[in-house]
Amino acid sequence: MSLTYGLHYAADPQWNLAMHRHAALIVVDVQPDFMPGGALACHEGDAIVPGIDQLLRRRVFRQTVATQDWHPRGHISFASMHAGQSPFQAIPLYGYPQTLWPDHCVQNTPGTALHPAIDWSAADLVLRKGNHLDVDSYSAFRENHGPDGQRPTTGLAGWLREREVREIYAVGLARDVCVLWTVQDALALGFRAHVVWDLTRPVTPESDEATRATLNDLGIDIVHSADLR
Ligand code: VGL
Ligand code: ZN
Repeated sequence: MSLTYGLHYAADPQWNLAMHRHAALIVVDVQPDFMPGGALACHEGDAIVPGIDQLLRRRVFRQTVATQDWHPRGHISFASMHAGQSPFQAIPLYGYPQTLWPDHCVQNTPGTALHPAIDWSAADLVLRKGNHLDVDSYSAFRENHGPDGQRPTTGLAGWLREREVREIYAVGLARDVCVLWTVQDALALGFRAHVVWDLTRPVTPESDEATRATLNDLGIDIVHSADLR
């Protein structure tokens, strides 16, 4: 009886939805500016685009959130705003290190679009972040530290909880920055968190070892897209 029952559900596409009823996919910052040749290129950033498109089309997750890095011109994270500083250097800002970046994801420019080669129909929510001039925002859940020393919420945790989401799977860019900050915050906010490793890429691959170590230490699962069904 139980075998028949199991087989029945394994063959039923609805079973996938039931299994993932309490899980959400967060697609982080898959935007042209983070692709090779873009303003802030991630290493092999384009390699994840087809896989994310397929994952979204397969409708594995009942809830899907896409984040969009979305900076005003003259954003504080841009090295161009800090005399004598170069991109990828860090400066102290509000008591915390702030890496300075090339100008990227400037609102309403083509580089800030949700990647045009992905069918975004499955996205329930598009969350823009980094749109306050004086604060950077890596995580989907909270901005970076602001002038008052606080990290303001984006409201995403509440949005997910009201939809009965208990665990999140993160894909996108960059593995060592916005993806990492997103899953760390998810964990701190009480969600179980997973990184779909093959559907992420870093700004620089030299960071991968440290990223893996951080995820392992925190108990954040590293999974692969082939295992998602
Ligand atoms: C990101 C640096 C600056 C990211 C965004 O999406 O990881 N990194 N802005
Ligand atoms: Zn940014």
